[in-house]
Amino acid sequence: MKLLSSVYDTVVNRNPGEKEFHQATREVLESLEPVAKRYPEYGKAGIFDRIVEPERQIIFRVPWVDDSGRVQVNRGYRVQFNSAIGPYKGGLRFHPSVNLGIIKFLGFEQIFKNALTTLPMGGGKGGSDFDPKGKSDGEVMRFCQSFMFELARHIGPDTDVPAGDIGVGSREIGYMFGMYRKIGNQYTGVLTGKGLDYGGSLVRIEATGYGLCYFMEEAMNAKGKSFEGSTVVISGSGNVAIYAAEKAMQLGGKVVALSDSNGYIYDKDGIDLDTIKRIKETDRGRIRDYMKHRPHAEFSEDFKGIWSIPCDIALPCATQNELDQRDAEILVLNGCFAVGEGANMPSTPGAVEVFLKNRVIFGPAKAANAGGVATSGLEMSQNSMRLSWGFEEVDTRLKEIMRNIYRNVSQTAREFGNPDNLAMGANIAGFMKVARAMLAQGII
Ligand code: NDP
Ligand code: 2IT
Repeated sequence: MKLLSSVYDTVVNRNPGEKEFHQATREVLESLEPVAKRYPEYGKAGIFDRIVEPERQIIFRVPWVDDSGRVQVNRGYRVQFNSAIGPYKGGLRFHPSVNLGIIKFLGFEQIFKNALTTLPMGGGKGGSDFDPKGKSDGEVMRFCQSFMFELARHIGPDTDVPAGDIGVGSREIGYMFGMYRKIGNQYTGVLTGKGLDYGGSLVRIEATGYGLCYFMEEAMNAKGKSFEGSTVVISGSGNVAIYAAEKAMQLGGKVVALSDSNGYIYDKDGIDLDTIKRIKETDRGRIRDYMKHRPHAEFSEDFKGIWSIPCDIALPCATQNELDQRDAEILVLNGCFAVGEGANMPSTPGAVEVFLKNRVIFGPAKAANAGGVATSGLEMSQNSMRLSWGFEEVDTRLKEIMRNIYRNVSQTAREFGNPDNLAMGANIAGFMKVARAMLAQGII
């Protein structure tokens, strides 16, 4: 980095210890060097300095009472990063690892991802260090109500519209929506990912995983490849992973492995997805429970070992930095020709370098997993219009959006002299839209 190194230095000095945030800003700023050179007006207007600083950061106490009557205290966050092109939009993550740096990295990435969808959504992210795992429904409800009691004063359908992420699915969204409605005495689409009976959109549950496969199919077709007849390895077994697996199979791929934080399963005949859905969605169980139903499969406790399974296509769909340089080298050695990021920032910078050097078709998170938030945008539209579209209609729109994202990102990569670098294309294309809006709106 030359032109933008001082912007990065400020990020590091101003946000000490927030290593994931440093990593995410560095990766974007490195891609933006040619933009800073070509468009000096952005530098003059302080766009780079402003875009790395959240518009607002909210941190709050979340007290709740557990089933044994003990008072528990968690920490809640909402980082409202950028609203130049629309209301803040982005998920809520409930996981014990959550801290300000993680929420900031996610919020920062969300700005560019949302811009790529072409829908009018700014970037934001929130969450808590609360761990829903092992909690009763009552405990989860009381936590969600307490969390929303504070968050409600900062959000709104035209201000900030949260959704799910790790640890936040339709159960949690339901409890939070109920509390928001009670506090505000208003029925608005303030959250997305709602249940179908109260304002949710068809395809939102499937959207991130399906969108990932639509994006990767486009990218692969451009290189004469496809899911058809390919062996696919997918990490995670949550919302994104399950529906990535479903669509990969529908497109003719064979999914042989899935994981959770306790290990991975390998079923060389192809994973039985109905069994996975029952274990994960209905029973809230663990991936090793798959062995009870399919004893011929293999289970390993080493979560990261999943990348040593030979495959054509790898889809990391669990969490940040889950795939490092060594894993990338093993994937390449085993003949993997495409990697699509369903999770946010799952590949370390070293891993991305290995993929690009070896001409692996690499779908970066900001583009490849944008289908979830895009369908959230479609949920917002339906809520505003007070109607709901059918499955086919939403799915067709999602497919079209992912195709357009691919076209935009690859065209931008080409324009900036690096046609196979979709990560660079995504960072530049997402940035340009927000930068133009910020420039037009003055120094605010
Ligand atoms: P879920 O909570 O439904 O599932 C998360 C999965 O990842 C689980 O299998 C979980 O295992 C695993 N996982 C989470 N954290 C870790 C960790 N630290 N180490 C190992 N495994 C871990 O979340 P989602 O499927 O919604 O989210 C997955 C990824 O996709 C995240 O990076 C999220 O930011 C991203 N994403 C989600 C979107 C959405 O619409 N939901 C949209 C775009 C991106 P375990 O159960 O053991 O914790
Ligand atoms: O990372 C993401 O894009 C999400 N978790 C989905 C956000 C949303 O608002 O649907």
